[in-house]
Amino acid sequence: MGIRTAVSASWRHAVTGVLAAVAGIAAGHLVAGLTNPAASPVLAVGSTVIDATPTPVKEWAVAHFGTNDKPILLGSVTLVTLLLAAAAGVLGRRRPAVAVTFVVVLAALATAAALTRPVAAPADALPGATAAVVGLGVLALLFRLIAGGARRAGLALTAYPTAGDSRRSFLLGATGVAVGAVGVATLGQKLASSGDTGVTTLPAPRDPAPAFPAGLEARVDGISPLRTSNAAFYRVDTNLVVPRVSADRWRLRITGMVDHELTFSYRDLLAMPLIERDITMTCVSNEVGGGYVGAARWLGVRLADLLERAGVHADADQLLSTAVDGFTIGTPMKVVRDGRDALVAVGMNGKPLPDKHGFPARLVTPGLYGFVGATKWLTTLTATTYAKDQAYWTRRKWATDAPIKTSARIDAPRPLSTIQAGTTAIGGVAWAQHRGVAGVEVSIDGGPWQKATLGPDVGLDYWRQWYLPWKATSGRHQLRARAVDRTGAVQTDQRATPFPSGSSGIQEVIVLVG
Ligand SMILES: Nc1nc2c(c(=O)[nH]1)N[C@H]1C(S)=C(S)[C@@H](COP(=O)(O)O)O[C@H]1N2
Ligand SMILES: [Mo]
Repeated sequence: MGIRTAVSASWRHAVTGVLAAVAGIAAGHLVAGLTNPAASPVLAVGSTVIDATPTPVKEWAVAHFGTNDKPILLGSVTLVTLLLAAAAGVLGRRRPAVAVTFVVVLAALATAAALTRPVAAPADALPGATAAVVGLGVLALLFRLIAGGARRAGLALTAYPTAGDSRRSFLLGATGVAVGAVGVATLGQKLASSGDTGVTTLPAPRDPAPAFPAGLEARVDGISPLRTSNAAFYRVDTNLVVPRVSADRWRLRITGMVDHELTFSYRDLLAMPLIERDITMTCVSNEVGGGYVGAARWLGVRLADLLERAGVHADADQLLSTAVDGFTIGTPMKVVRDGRDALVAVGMNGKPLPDKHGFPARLVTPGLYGFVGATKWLTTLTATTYAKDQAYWTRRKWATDAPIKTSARIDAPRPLSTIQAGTTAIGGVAWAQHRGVAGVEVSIDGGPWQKATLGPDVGLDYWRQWYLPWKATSGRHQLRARAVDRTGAVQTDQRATPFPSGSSGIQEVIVLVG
Protein backbone atom coordinates (compact mmCIF):
# COMPACT_ATOMS: atom_id res chain seq x y z
CA MET A 1 0.00 0.00 0.00
CA GLY A 2 1.52 3.37 -1.07
CA ILE A 3 1.80 6.36 1.24
CA ARG A 4 -1.07 8.16 -0.48
CA THR A 5 -3.43 5.26 0.03
CA ALA A 6 -2.33 4.97 3.65
CA VAL A 7 -3.05 8.66 4.26
CA SER A 8 -6.43 8.58 2.60
CA ALA A 9 -7.26 5.38 4.44
CA SER A 10 -6.65 7.11 7.77
CA TRP A 11 -8.80 9.96 6.64
CA ARG A 12 -11.59 7.54 5.98
CA HIS A 13 -11.09 6.00 9.40
CA ALA A 14 -11.23 9.44 11.02
CA VAL A 15 -14.43 10.19 9.11
CA THR A 16 -15.84 6.85 10.20
CA GLY A 17 -15.15 7.65 13.86
CA VAL A 18 -16.80 11.05 13.52
CA LEU A 19 -19.83 9.68 11.66
CA ALA A 20 -20.34 6.88 14.17
CA ALA A 21 -20.44 9.49 16.97
CA VAL A 22 -22.63 11.91 15.00
CA ALA A 23 -25.11 9.23 13.90
CA GLY A 24 -25.30 7.82 17.44
CA ILE A 25 -25.88 11.26 18.95
CA ALA A 26 -28.48 12.10 16.28
CA ALA A 27 -30.36 8.86 16.91
CA GLY A 28 -30.21 9.50 20.66
CA HIS A 29 -31.53 13.02 20.09
CA LEU A 30 -34.49 11.67 18.14
CA VAL A 31 -35.38 9.12 20.83
CA ALA A 32 -35.05 11.89 23.45
CA GLY A 33 -37.34 14.10 21.37
CA LEU A 34 -39.97 11.39 21.61
CA THR A 35 -39.48 10.67 25.31
CA ASN A 36 -37.68 13.42 27.26
CA PRO A 37 -35.70 16.15 25.45
CA ALA A 38 -33.43 16.70 28.47
CA ALA A 39 -32.13 13.11 28.18
CA SER A 40 -30.61 13.80 24.75
CA PRO A 41 -26.89 12.80 24.82
CA VAL A 42 -25.37 16.25 24.23
CA LEU A 43 -27.87 18.02 26.50
CA ALA A 44 -27.56 15.55 29.37
CA VAL A 45 -23.76 15.76 29.28
CA GLY A 46 -23.92 19.56 28.88
CA SER A 47 -26.26 19.94 31.89
CA THR A 48 -24.01 17.74 33.98
CA VAL A 49 -21.02 19.87 33.01
CA ILE A 50 -22.98 23.05 33.97
CA ASP A 51 -23.84 21.68 37.41
CA ALA A 52 -20.25 20.55 37.96
CA THR A 53 -18.68 23.83 36.82
CA PRO A 54 -17.13 25.76 39.72
CA THR A 55 -18.81 29.09 40.49
CA PRO A 56 -15.90 31.35 39.37
CA VAL A 57 -15.74 29.64 35.96
CA LYS A 58 -19.52 30.03 35.57
CA GLU A 59 -19.30 33.71 36.41
CA TRP A 60 -16.48 34.13 33.93
CA ALA A 61 -18.52 32.39 31.23
CA VAL A 62 -21.62 34.51 31.90
CA ALA A 63 -19.51 37.69 31.96
CA HIS A 64 -17.74 36.89 28.67
CA PHE A 65 -20.39 35.10 26.67
CA GLY A 66 -23.64 36.42 28.22
CA THR A 67 -26.61 34.34 27.13
CA ASN A 68 -24.36 32.72 24.50
CA ASP A 69 -22.75 30.74 27.33
CA LYS A 70 -24.96 27.72 26.62
CA PRO A 71 -24.42 27.43 22.84
CA ILE A 72 -20.70 27.90 23.49
CA LEU A 73 -20.72 25.16 26.12
CA LEU A 74 -22.63 22.78 23.84
CA GLY A 75 -20.32 23.62 20.96
CA SER A 76 -17.22 22.87 23.05
CA VAL A 77 -18.60 19.56 24.33
CA THR A 78 -19.43 18.59 20.74
CA LEU A 79 -16.09 19.69 19.31
CA VAL A 80 -14.06 17.77 21.90
CA THR A 81 -16.24 14.68 21.33
CA LEU A 82 -15.76 14.82 17.56
CA LEU A 83 -11.97 15.27 17.83
CA LEU A 84 -11.80 12.23 20.11
CA ALA A 85 -14.08 10.34 17.71
CA ALA A 86 -11.75 11.09 14.79
CA ALA A 87 -8.78 9.90 16.82
CA ALA A 88 -10.63 6.73 17.86
CA GLY A 89 -11.49 6.09 14.20
CA VAL A 90 -7.84 6.40 13.14
CA LEU A 91 -6.67 4.11 15.94
CA GLY A 92 -9.48 1.74 15.04
CA ARG A 93 -7.81 1.09 11.73
CA ARG A 94 -5.25 -1.21 13.35
CA ARG A 95 -7.27 -2.03 16.43
CA PRO A 96 -11.02 -1.93 15.79
CA ALA A 97 -11.55 -2.58 19.51
CA VAL A 98 -10.38 0.97 20.25
CA ALA A 99 -13.12 2.48 18.08
CA VAL A 100 -15.73 0.10 19.47
CA THR A 101 -14.69 0.91 23.04
CA PHE A 102 -14.87 4.65 22.28
CA VAL A 103 -18.44 4.44 21.00
CA VAL A 104 -19.50 2.30 23.97
CA VAL A 105 -17.82 4.59 26.52
CA LEU A 106 -19.32 7.70 24.89
CA ALA A 107 -22.82 6.21 24.96
CA ALA A 108 -22.29 5.02 28.55
CA LEU A 109 -21.25 8.54 29.64
CA ALA A 110 -24.32 10.05 27.98
CA THR A 111 -26.54 7.42 29.64
CA ALA A 112 -24.97 8.03 33.05
CA ALA A 113 -25.39 11.80 32.62
CA ALA A 114 -29.06 11.36 31.67
CA LEU A 115 -29.78 8.98 34.55
CA THR A 116 -28.15 11.21 37.17
CA ARG A 117 -30.14 14.35 36.25
CA PRO A 118 -32.22 15.47 39.24
CA VAL A 119 -35.51 14.24 37.83
CA ALA A 120 -34.37 11.26 35.78
CA ALA A 121 -36.60 8.30 34.93
CA PRO A 122 -35.41 4.82 33.84
CA ALA A 123 -36.60 5.59 30.29
CA ASP A 124 -33.88 8.26 30.11
CA ALA A 125 -31.42 5.42 29.41
CA LEU A 126 -33.02 4.87 25.99
CA PRO A 127 -31.31 7.71 24.05
CA GLY A 128 -27.85 6.53 25.20
CA ALA A 129 -28.63 2.90 24.41
CA THR A 130 -29.87 3.87 20.96
CA ALA A 131 -26.73 5.94 20.42
CA ALA A 132 -24.57 2.87 21.22
CA VAL A 133 -26.43 0.58 18.82
CA VAL A 134 -26.49 3.10 15.95
CA GLY A 135 -22.87 4.19 16.54
CA LEU A 136 -21.60 0.59 16.46
CA GLY A 137 -23.70 -0.15 13.38
CA VAL A 138 -22.16 2.80 11.52
CA LEU A 139 -18.65 1.75 12.59
CA ALA A 140 -19.19 -1.77 11.30
CA LEU A 141 -20.67 -0.60 8.01
CA LEU A 142 -18.04 2.01 7.15
CA PHE A 143 -15.04 -0.07 8.28
CA ARG A 144 -16.23 -2.81 5.96
CA LEU A 145 -16.64 -0.41 3.09
CA ILE A 146 -13.09 0.88 3.63
CA ALA A 147 -11.80 -2.69 3.63
CA GLY A 148 -13.32 -3.05 0.18
CA GLY A 149 -15.98 -5.25 1.56
CA ALA A 150 -18.87 -3.65 -0.27
CA ARG A 151 -20.22 -7.09 -1.00
CA ARG A 152 -19.88 -8.21 2.60
CA ALA A 153 -21.59 -5.03 3.68
CA GLY A 154 -24.43 -6.00 1.42
CA LEU A 155 -23.79 -3.22 -1.10
CA ALA A 156 -22.58 -5.17 -4.11
CA LEU A 157 -21.41 -2.51 -6.56
CA THR A 158 -19.15 -4.62 -8.76
CA ALA A 159 -18.26 -8.28 -8.78
CA TYR A 160 -14.52 -7.67 -8.18
CA PRO A 161 -13.97 -4.65 -5.96
CA THR A 162 -10.82 -2.59 -6.61
CA ALA A 163 -9.29 0.17 -4.42
CA GLY A 164 -11.25 2.76 -6.44
CA ASP A 165 -14.52 0.92 -5.92
CA SER A 166 -13.94 0.69 -2.20
CA ARG A 167 -13.28 4.44 -2.07
CA ARG A 168 -16.45 5.10 -4.02
CA SER A 169 -18.58 2.81 -1.95
CA PHE A 170 -17.13 4.33 1.23
CA LEU A 171 -17.97 7.82 0.01
CA LEU A 172 -21.47 6.71 -0.85
CA GLY A 173 -21.97 5.00 2.50
CA ALA A 174 -20.48 7.92 4.47
CA THR A 175 -22.63 10.47 2.65
CA GLY A 176 -25.70 8.34 3.30
CA VAL A 177 -24.90 8.16 7.02
CA ALA A 178 -24.23 11.91 7.22
CA VAL A 179 -27.45 12.86 5.44
CA GLY A 180 -29.42 10.38 7.54
CA ALA A 181 -27.91 11.74 10.76
CA VAL A 182 -28.77 15.34 9.89
CA GLY A 183 -32.35 14.33 9.05
CA VAL A 184 -32.77 12.33 12.25
CA ALA A 185 -31.26 15.09 14.43
CA THR A 186 -33.47 17.73 12.81
CA LEU A 187 -36.57 15.66 13.44
CA GLY A 188 -35.49 15.14 17.06
CA GLN A 189 -34.98 18.88 17.49
CA LYS A 190 -38.44 19.58 16.04
CA LEU A 191 -40.03 17.18 18.50
CA ALA A 192 -38.04 18.59 21.42
CA SER A 193 -38.99 22.21 20.82
CA SER A 194 -42.63 21.97 19.79
CA GLY A 195 -44.45 24.94 21.26
CA ASP A 196 -46.16 26.24 24.38
CA THR A 197 -48.64 24.17 26.31
CA GLY A 198 -51.95 25.24 24.79
CA VAL A 199 -53.38 27.10 27.80
CA THR A 200 -54.45 30.48 26.43
CA THR A 201 -56.83 32.23 28.81
CA LEU A 202 -56.63 33.13 32.48
CA PRO A 203 -59.34 34.29 34.87
CA ALA A 204 -59.59 37.99 35.73
CA PRO A 205 -57.84 39.08 38.92
CA ARG A 206 -59.89 39.55 42.10
CA ASP A 207 -57.43 42.29 43.04
CA PRO A 208 -56.28 44.00 39.82
CA ALA A 209 -53.30 46.32 39.55
CA PRO A 210 -54.08 49.99 38.81
CA ALA A 211 -54.36 51.06 35.16
CA PHE A 212 -50.92 50.92 33.61
CA PRO A 213 -49.56 54.40 32.78
CA ALA A 214 -48.01 55.41 29.45
CA GLY A 215 -44.23 55.27 29.63
CA LEU A 216 -41.60 57.73 28.45
CA GLU A 217 -40.58 55.52 25.53
CA ALA A 218 -42.80 57.49 23.14
CA ARG A 219 -40.92 60.68 24.05
CA VAL A 220 -37.35 59.64 24.88
CA ASP A 221 -35.47 57.89 22.10
CA GLY A 222 -33.74 54.65 23.06
CA ILE A 223 -35.16 54.35 26.60
CA SER A 224 -36.40 50.92 27.78
CA PRO A 225 -40.19 50.56 27.55
CA LEU A 226 -41.94 50.93 30.91
CA ARG A 227 -43.09 47.32 30.61
CA THR A 228 -40.92 44.57 29.16
CA SER A 229 -42.72 42.34 26.68
CA ASN A 230 -42.65 38.59 27.29
CA ALA A 231 -40.60 38.17 24.13
CA ALA A 232 -37.97 40.70 25.24
CA PHE A 233 -37.81 39.54 28.89
CA TYR A 234 -34.39 38.20 29.89
CA ARG A 235 -34.08 34.50 30.58
CA VAL A 236 -31.71 32.97 33.11
CA ASP A 237 -31.75 29.35 34.26
CA THR A 238 -29.58 26.27 34.34
CA ASN A 239 -31.53 24.40 31.66
CA LEU A 240 -30.24 23.63 28.20
CA VAL A 241 -33.76 22.74 27.07
CA VAL A 242 -36.79 24.62 28.35
CA PRO A 243 -38.89 22.26 30.50
CA ARG A 244 -42.33 21.67 29.04
CA VAL A 245 -44.85 20.90 31.73
CA SER A 246 -48.33 19.51 31.22
CA ALA A 247 -50.81 21.73 33.05
CA ASP A 248 -53.09 18.71 33.54
CA ARG A 249 -50.53 16.58 35.31
CA TRP A 250 -48.79 19.42 37.20
CA ARG A 251 -49.28 19.76 40.98
CA LEU A 252 -48.05 22.26 43.55
CA ARG A 253 -47.33 20.69 46.93
CA ILE A 254 -46.81 22.58 50.18
CA THR A 255 -45.00 20.47 52.72
CA GLY A 256 -42.30 20.37 55.43
CA MET A 257 -42.77 22.22 58.71
CA VAL A 258 -46.49 22.87 58.25
CA ASP A 259 -49.69 21.88 60.06
CA HIS A 260 -51.45 20.79 56.87
CA GLU A 261 -49.78 19.45 53.76
CA LEU A 262 -51.58 20.88 50.75
CA THR A 263 -51.67 19.98 47.08
CA PHE A 264 -53.06 22.16 44.32
CA SER A 265 -53.75 21.45 40.67
CA TYR A 266 -53.42 24.16 38.03
CA ARG A 267 -57.23 24.38 38.00
CA ASP A 268 -57.26 24.78 41.81
CA LEU A 269 -54.84 27.71 41.57
CA LEU A 270 -56.87 29.43 38.85
CA ALA A 271 -60.02 29.06 40.98
CA MET A 272 -58.42 30.92 43.91
CA PRO A 273 -58.59 34.72 44.32
CA LEU A 274 -55.86 36.05 42.05
CA ILE A 275 -53.90 39.23 42.53
CA GLU A 276 -52.20 41.26 39.82
CA ARG A 277 -48.95 43.10 40.55
CA ASP A 278 -46.33 45.09 38.64
CA ILE A 279 -42.90 43.80 39.65
CA THR A 280 -39.41 44.30 38.24
CA MET A 281 -37.20 41.22 38.37
CA THR A 282 -33.41 41.30 38.40
CA CYS A 283 -30.80 38.58 38.14
CA VAL A 284 -27.97 38.60 40.65
CA SER A 285 -25.60 38.03 37.70
CA ASN A 286 -26.56 41.41 36.23
CA GLU A 287 -23.52 43.65 35.87
CA VAL A 288 -23.90 47.38 36.49
CA GLY A 289 -25.58 48.69 33.32
CA GLY A 290 -26.55 45.15 32.24
CA GLY A 291 -29.67 43.67 30.74
CA TYR A 292 -30.66 40.88 33.15
CA VAL A 293 -33.59 42.91 34.42
CA GLY A 294 -37.18 43.07 33.24
CA ALA A 295 -40.46 44.60 34.39
CA ALA A 296 -43.79 42.86 33.96
CA ARG A 297 -47.36 42.59 35.21
CA TRP A 298 -47.78 39.30 37.08
CA LEU A 299 -50.99 37.46 37.93
CA GLY A 300 -51.09 34.83 40.63
CA VAL A 301 -52.00 33.64 44.09
CA ARG A 302 -50.57 35.55 47.04
CA LEU A 303 -47.87 33.30 48.49
CA ALA A 304 -48.58 34.42 52.06
CA ASP A 305 -52.20 33.17 51.70
CA LEU A 306 -50.99 29.71 50.69
CA LEU A 307 -48.50 29.58 53.57
CA GLU A 308 -51.21 30.76 55.96
CA ARG A 309 -53.50 27.93 54.86
CA ALA A 310 -50.73 25.38 55.31
CA GLY A 311 -49.93 26.71 58.80
CA VAL A 312 -46.16 27.20 58.64
CA HIS A 313 -44.39 26.47 61.94
CA ALA A 314 -42.78 29.43 63.68
CA ASP A 315 -39.29 27.90 63.62
CA ALA A 316 -39.18 27.44 59.83
CA ASP A 317 -36.82 30.16 58.58
CA GLN A 318 -36.50 29.05 54.95
CA LEU A 319 -39.05 28.46 52.21
CA LEU A 320 -37.37 25.94 49.93
CA SER A 321 -38.93 25.70 46.51
CA THR A 322 -38.28 22.87 44.10
CA ALA A 323 -38.81 22.97 40.36
CA VAL A 324 -39.70 20.39 37.74
CA ASP A 325 -36.04 20.36 36.66
CA GLY A 326 -34.83 19.55 40.18
CA PHE A 327 -33.52 23.09 40.66
CA THR A 328 -34.04 24.52 44.15
CA ILE A 329 -34.32 28.02 45.58
CA GLY A 330 -34.29 29.07 49.23
CA THR A 331 -36.23 32.18 50.17
CA PRO A 332 -36.09 33.72 53.65
CA MET A 333 -39.43 32.97 55.35
CA LYS A 334 -39.45 36.37 57.05
CA VAL A 335 -39.27 38.10 53.67
CA VAL A 336 -42.18 36.26 52.09
CA ARG A 337 -44.27 36.84 55.21
CA ASP A 338 -43.45 40.52 55.79
CA GLY A 339 -46.49 41.74 53.87
CA ARG A 340 -44.93 42.18 50.42
CA ASP A 341 -46.83 40.72 47.49
CA ALA A 342 -44.77 37.62 46.74
CA LEU A 343 -46.83 35.45 44.43
CA VAL A 344 -47.15 32.07 42.87
CA ALA A 345 -47.60 33.54 39.41
CA VAL A 346 -49.54 31.93 36.57
CA GLY A 347 -49.74 34.96 34.28
CA MET A 348 -47.22 37.37 32.78
CA ASN A 349 -48.35 40.51 30.96
CA GLY A 350 -51.87 39.18 30.43
CA LYS A 351 -50.80 35.76 29.12
CA PRO A 352 -50.23 32.39 30.79
CA LEU A 353 -46.53 32.14 31.70
CA PRO A 354 -44.48 31.31 28.62
CA ASP A 355 -42.64 27.96 28.90
CA LYS A 356 -39.28 29.67 29.25
CA HIS A 357 -40.53 31.83 32.12
CA GLY A 358 -41.82 28.90 34.16
CA PHE A 359 -45.18 27.57 32.91
CA PRO A 360 -47.45 26.62 34.59
CA ALA A 361 -46.45 28.47 37.79
CA ARG A 362 -43.48 30.29 39.24
CA LEU A 363 -42.57 32.27 42.29
CA VAL A 364 -42.11 36.04 42.03
CA THR A 365 -40.75 37.73 45.14
CA PRO A 366 -40.55 41.52 44.92
CA GLY A 367 -37.23 42.90 46.13
CA LEU A 368 -35.13 39.72 45.93
CA TYR A 369 -32.84 38.62 43.12
CA GLY A 370 -34.27 35.82 41.00
CA PHE A 371 -32.02 33.09 42.40
CA VAL A 372 -33.55 33.48 45.88
CA GLY A 373 -37.16 34.18 45.00
CA ALA A 374 -38.27 33.47 41.44
CA THR A 375 -38.47 29.68 41.06
CA LYS A 376 -39.76 28.73 37.60
CA TRP A 377 -41.66 25.49 36.86
CA LEU A 378 -42.44 25.39 40.58
CA THR A 379 -43.63 22.06 42.03
CA THR A 380 -42.99 22.04 45.77
CA LEU A 381 -42.79 24.58 48.56
CA THR A 382 -41.12 23.14 51.67
CA ALA A 383 -41.10 25.00 54.96
CA THR A 384 -37.69 24.19 56.43
CA THR A 385 -34.59 25.75 57.99
CA TYR A 386 -31.29 26.98 56.58
CA ALA A 387 -29.56 24.66 59.03
CA LYS A 388 -31.22 21.65 57.42
CA ASP A 389 -31.48 22.38 53.68
CA GLN A 390 -29.42 24.27 51.13
CA ALA A 391 -30.60 25.38 47.71
CA TYR A 392 -28.77 25.03 44.37
CA TRP A 393 -26.85 28.33 44.36
CA THR A 394 -26.39 28.47 48.11
CA ARG A 395 -24.53 25.16 47.92
CA ARG A 396 -22.33 26.97 45.43
CA LYS A 397 -21.61 29.69 47.99
CA TRP A 398 -23.94 32.41 46.72
CA ALA A 399 -25.79 34.47 49.34
CA THR A 400 -28.85 33.13 51.17
CA ASP A 401 -30.65 36.45 51.55
CA ALA A 402 -30.10 38.73 48.58
CA PRO A 403 -32.11 41.96 48.36
CA ILE A 404 -31.79 43.70 44.98
CA LYS A 405 -29.33 46.59 45.07
CA THR A 406 -30.38 50.07 43.96
CA SER A 407 -29.19 50.74 40.44
CA ALA A 408 -29.64 53.22 37.59
CA ARG A 409 -28.99 52.17 34.02
CA ILE A 410 -28.27 54.48 31.09
CA ASP A 411 -30.12 53.27 27.97
CA ALA A 412 -29.54 56.33 25.79
CA PRO A 413 -27.20 57.35 24.36
CA ARG A 414 -25.73 53.87 23.81
CA PRO A 415 -22.28 53.32 25.27
CA LEU A 416 -19.53 54.22 22.77
CA SER A 417 -22.05 55.48 20.22
CA THR A 418 -21.54 58.61 18.13
CA ILE A 419 -24.37 61.14 18.29
CA GLN A 420 -24.98 64.52 16.72
CA ALA A 421 -24.28 67.72 18.62
CA GLY A 422 -27.37 69.58 19.84
CA THR A 423 -30.24 69.00 22.21
CA THR A 424 -30.79 65.36 23.09
CA ALA A 425 -31.69 63.38 26.19
CA ILE A 426 -29.80 61.08 28.48
CA GLY A 427 -32.27 58.47 29.70
CA GLY A 428 -32.77 55.05 31.18
CA VAL A 429 -34.35 53.09 33.98
CA ALA A 430 -33.60 52.79 37.69
CA TRP A 431 -34.70 50.24 40.25
CA ALA A 432 -34.69 49.86 44.03
CA GLN A 433 -37.33 47.17 44.45
CA HIS A 434 -39.45 47.30 47.58
CA ARG A 435 -37.81 50.56 48.68
CA GLY A 436 -38.86 52.53 45.59
CA VAL A 437 -36.95 55.04 43.47
CA ALA A 438 -37.12 58.59 44.83
CA GLY A 439 -34.81 60.18 42.29
CA VAL A 440 -32.12 59.74 39.67
CA GLU A 441 -29.10 61.99 39.27
CA VAL A 442 -26.79 62.38 36.31
CA SER A 443 -23.23 63.65 36.19
CA ILE A 444 -21.70 64.75 32.88
CA ASP A 445 -17.90 64.74 32.55
CA GLY A 446 -17.46 64.49 36.31
CA GLY A 447 -19.60 67.59 36.90
CA PRO A 448 -22.21 68.07 39.65
CA TRP A 449 -25.04 65.57 40.08
CA GLN A 450 -28.12 66.92 38.30
CA LYS A 451 -31.67 65.79 39.01
CA ALA A 452 -33.23 63.83 36.17
CA THR A 453 -36.96 63.92 35.41
CA LEU A 454 -38.72 60.72 36.47
CA GLY A 455 -41.29 58.82 34.46
CA PRO A 456 -44.60 57.52 35.89
CA ASP A 457 -44.64 55.80 39.28
CA VAL A 458 -45.75 52.16 39.03
CA GLY A 459 -45.04 51.36 42.67
CA LEU A 460 -42.25 50.43 45.08
CA ASP A 461 -41.48 47.13 43.40
CA TYR A 462 -41.25 48.54 39.88
CA TRP A 463 -38.49 50.31 38.03
CA ARG A 464 -38.73 53.95 37.07
CA GLN A 465 -37.85 55.55 33.78
CA TRP A 466 -35.84 58.80 33.88
CA TYR A 467 -34.26 61.34 31.52
CA LEU A 468 -32.19 64.50 31.54
CA PRO A 469 -32.24 66.89 28.57
CA TRP A 470 -28.68 67.52 27.40
CA LYS A 471 -27.09 70.04 25.05
CA ALA A 472 -24.41 67.81 23.63
CA THR A 473 -21.30 69.62 22.42
CA SER A 474 -18.81 67.96 20.09
CA GLY A 475 -16.12 65.84 21.66
CA ARG A 476 -15.90 62.84 23.92
CA HIS A 477 -18.13 62.81 27.01
CA GLN A 478 -18.47 60.70 30.10
CA LEU A 479 -21.99 60.15 31.50
CA ARG A 480 -22.83 58.66 34.90
CA ALA A 481 -26.19 58.04 36.58
CA ARG A 482 -27.15 57.01 40.10
CA ALA A 483 -30.45 56.38 41.84
CA VAL A 484 -31.69 57.42 45.26
CA ASP A 485 -34.21 55.18 47.01
CA ARG A 486 -37.16 56.34 49.10
CA THR A 487 -35.31 55.75 52.35
CA GLY A 488 -32.94 58.48 51.10
CA ALA A 489 -30.05 56.07 50.48
CA VAL A 490 -27.91 56.99 47.46
CA GLN A 491 -26.73 54.23 45.13
CA THR A 492 -23.23 53.26 46.21
CA ASP A 493 -20.19 53.92 44.03
CA GLN A 494 -18.47 50.97 45.73
CA ARG A 495 -17.87 48.37 43.05
CA ALA A 496 -18.84 44.77 43.69
CA THR A 497 -18.93 41.72 41.42
CA PRO A 498 -22.21 39.82 41.00
CA PHE A 499 -20.87 37.04 43.27
CA PRO A 500 -22.06 36.48 45.97
CA SER A 501 -24.92 38.97 46.43
CA GLY A 502 -25.20 41.23 43.38
CA SER A 503 -23.11 43.83 41.56
CA SER A 504 -22.82 47.43 42.68
CA GLY A 505 -21.11 50.60 41.49
CA ILE A 506 -22.05 53.41 39.16
CA GLN A 507 -22.31 52.94 35.42
CA GLU A 508 -20.09 55.12 33.24
CA VAL A 509 -20.94 55.61 29.60
CA ILE A 510 -18.61 57.18 27.07
CA VAL A 511 -20.20 58.83 24.01
CA LEU A 512 -18.73 60.67 21.06
CA VAL A 513 -20.56 63.76 19.89
CA GLY A 514 -19.88 64.54 16.20
N1 LIG B 1 -36.36 26.19 37.92
C1 LIG B 1 -35.54 27.25 37.85
N2 LIG B 1 -36.00 28.45 38.26
C2 LIG B 1 -35.20 29.54 38.21
C3 LIG B 1 -33.87 29.44 37.76
C4 LIG B 1 -33.41 28.16 37.34
O1 LIG B 1 -32.25 28.00 36.93
N3 LIG B 1 -34.28 27.09 37.40
N4 LIG B 1 -33.08 30.58 37.73
C5 LIG B 1 -33.45 31.70 38.58
C6 LIG B 1 -32.75 32.92 38.27
S1 LIG B 1 -31.10 32.97 38.64
C7 LIG B 1 -33.39 34.03 37.78
S2 LIG B 1 -32.60 35.51 37.66
C8 LIG B 1 -34.80 33.96 37.36
C9 LIG B 1 -34.94 34.43 35.94
O2 LIG B 1 -36.27 34.34 35.50
P1 LIG B 1 -36.62 34.62 33.98
O3 LIG B 1 -35.79 33.66 33.17
O4 LIG B 1 -38.07 34.42 33.83
O5 LIG B 1 -36.20 36.04 33.70
O6 LIG B 1 -35.32 32.66 37.45
C10 LIG B 1 -34.95 31.95 38.61
N5 LIG B 1 -35.70 30.73 38.64
MO1 LIG C 1 -30.42 35.04 38.40
